[in-house]
Amino acid sequence: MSNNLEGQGVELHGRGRLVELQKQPTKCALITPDLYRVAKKRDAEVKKQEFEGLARAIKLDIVISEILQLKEIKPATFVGGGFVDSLAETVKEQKIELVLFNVSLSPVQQRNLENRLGAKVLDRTALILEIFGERAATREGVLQVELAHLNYQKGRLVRSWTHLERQRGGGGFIGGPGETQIESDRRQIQERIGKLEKRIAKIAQTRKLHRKKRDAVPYPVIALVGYTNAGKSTLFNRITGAKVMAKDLLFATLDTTVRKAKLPHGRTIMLSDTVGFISELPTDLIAAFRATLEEVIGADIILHVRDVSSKDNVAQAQDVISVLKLLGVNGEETPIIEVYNKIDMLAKNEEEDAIDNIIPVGTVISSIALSAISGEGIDELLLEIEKTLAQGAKSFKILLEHERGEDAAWLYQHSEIIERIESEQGSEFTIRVEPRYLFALQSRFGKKLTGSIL
Ligand SMILES: Nc1nc2c(ncn2[C@@H]2O[C@H](COP(=O)(O)OP(=O)(O)OP(=O)(O)O)[C@@H](O)[C@H]2O)c(=O)[nH]1
Ligand SMILES: [Mg+2]
Repeated sequence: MSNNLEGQGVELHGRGRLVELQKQPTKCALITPDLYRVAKKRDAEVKKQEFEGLARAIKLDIVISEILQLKEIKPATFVGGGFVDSLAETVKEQKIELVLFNVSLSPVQQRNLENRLGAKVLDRTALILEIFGERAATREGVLQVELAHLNYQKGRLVRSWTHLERQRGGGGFIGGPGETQIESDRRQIQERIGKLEKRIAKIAQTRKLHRKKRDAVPYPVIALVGYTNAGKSTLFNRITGAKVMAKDLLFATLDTTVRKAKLPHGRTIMLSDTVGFISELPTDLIAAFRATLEEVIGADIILHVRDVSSKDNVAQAQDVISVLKLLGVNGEETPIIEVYNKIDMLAKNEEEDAIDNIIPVGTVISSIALSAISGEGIDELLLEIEKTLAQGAKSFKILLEHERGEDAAWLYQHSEIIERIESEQGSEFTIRVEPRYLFALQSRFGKKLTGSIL
């Protein structure tokens, strides 16, 4: 981050950080608003605990953490005035430096709360960005996080210009710097964003080349995805014998690791471990991590790891599926195997019932219950992967009338054309289709397909 942005009202520290972490852990208060008129998807207590996990992930000193029942959202401060006043007192008494709200705050709300609480205020998005800022290890990761930070800041800068004007307007400057200053700040941020995007694009290009080389190796790619802390890295380590960090810590993994592994009957696969997802994952971050998630986007099979010992696992799984959707991945094109992890945490006598009651989320091909820690169920998972791969490509015949050029183009894009015979009726194609396109093929052509079992 260039230093000249600082001191101009853009509060960034170091590599685009929002909070300057001191040696002493920052004392913070965590507020999890819970709207009780809204149909609840998530348990408030679980939400609160997750938020504490996020705060712990950057070693904040949690002085208080509470759920606040809300009837409605106040436009000015999100939470009610009475609560703000009493919180301001606590902030003063306990010398709290940072107040974190487990929601998305508008720039105006954030500013009003800061003024009234006399402490720095951040929302959930900012906290997640903060964690990513601290964890990013690879050059690409660091740049991507800075980019997401700047995009977040840019939005705030535009909409909170009156605040910035007031900040700078004091000290005798006649009239204050006004909007021109904001425009110049914006321009600087925009320039930096442009530079970052270029550098990231370059790195992504290099990754693509590496990937191409690897694609030449005929190993199918199996990608682990799931909510943060679901146990992806633990499972990855167990299957591949690797030692990536697996820890009771949110966002322990940020960068993708790929390792070879062998299936029971000898077939080699490439298994990839990736960053975990979380509800309300900032969209900028999803966009920023697109490149890192390339393995997932191009995978042959996706293993969706769910922590079935968590009360919230259905809502978590739904979040994962929606992020996958944003990335353009769905169970219709790529087979998804659900992995019900941490079954060792379920009471023995209830285990079977509990597993039977788990509802698959999204389009899934199968589900396997296991414990990445004890190893129970891992062999079944490997066999399932083997089976899914072995279902392999299928062949079909299809006759397309001459005017169906678009359909023919689709076939060329999504299948291997083994033969094309022209006749008066049209073109008869013999095609081979990979499992990930079978569903799309069937929905597009249905009864026109002959010659194979679906
Ligand atoms: N009891 C139990 N704990 C597990 C199991 N699998 C993973 N864990 C624990 O869950 C925590 C998170 O595991 P990770 O493997 O780091 O989870 P992850 O999905 O990679 O998490 P992120 O990288 O943060 O997204 C660790 O404390 C693991 O020891 C399991 O089968 N049973
Ligand atoms: Mg991990």
